Amino acid sequence: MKIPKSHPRYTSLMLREKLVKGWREGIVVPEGLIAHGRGEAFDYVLGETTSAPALVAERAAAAFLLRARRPVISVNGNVAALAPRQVVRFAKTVSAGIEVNLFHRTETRMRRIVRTLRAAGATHVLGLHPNARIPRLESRRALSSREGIFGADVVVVPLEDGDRTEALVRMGKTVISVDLNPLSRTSQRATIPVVDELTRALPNMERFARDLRSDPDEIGRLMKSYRKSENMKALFAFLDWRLRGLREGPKVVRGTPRRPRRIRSPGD
Ligand code: PTJ
Repeated sequence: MKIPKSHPRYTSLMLREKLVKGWREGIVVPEGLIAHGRGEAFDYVLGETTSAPALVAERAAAAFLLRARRPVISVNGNVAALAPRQVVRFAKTVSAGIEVNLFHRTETRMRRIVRTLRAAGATHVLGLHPNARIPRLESRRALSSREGIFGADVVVVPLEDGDRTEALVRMGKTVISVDLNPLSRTSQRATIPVVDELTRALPNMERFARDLRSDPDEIGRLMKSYRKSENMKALFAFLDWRLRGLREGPKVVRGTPRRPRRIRSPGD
């Protein structure tokens, strides 16, 4: 379907189109369309922009990735359909590996997703030949590569389910999630939960990584100062502010809280 650029919901509709195309091509599972709908609902409430607390988490995530010894980005069907180029660019910027890991794993889908990532510029994509299992995880998501997710110290898990996030954290890894649902087990369990839309979060983290690359002191400072509990508190305060705005009607504002307006005195 051709969507005019002037459509007020152009970006959101384009993401849907990408997912539907991915589903037609056998990259996205039908469950992925449902998962996207859940994400959209949260994004709507959050104002469809990156919140200040999400930016803080994204900058911290970039710092942890730049300092990692073996960083890896995990890719599933939705991620491959929505942002293959952004994944590849981000992985190159932080020198991370890319591994395809699917909840609804079939070998055909695995091959298609690897092909999509290669077409987007990836030179080496792991996942087709798993040689390890993530402990205490029953699903096929446990299948992993020693040279990839299994052996990684920092793993980025966009649009993930809670079980694997928990299992990866149990293995002692730093887990960076990207999930619009701040209540999900993934967001609750990840070391650095990024509560933002995937196609905004990836370029943001890439930009932060580019800026930080030449500043080791700032990387160290960010790694020391990031506090998940504080960041999530700020995120929930932002959500509360959004909901209050919605409840109070015409004062509804999109994006970040406005500074209170200065009251002009008569002589001003
Ligand atoms: O490709 P597969 O087989 O690995 O399956 C992928 C899905 C997404 C179906 C699978 O991982 C799944 O079922 O995920 P969940 O448990 O539904 O979790 C997905 C989470 O991602 C939900 O909390 C959504 O709110 C969130 N989400 C969906 N779309 C986006 C998103 N978060 C950020 N950006 C999005 N575009």
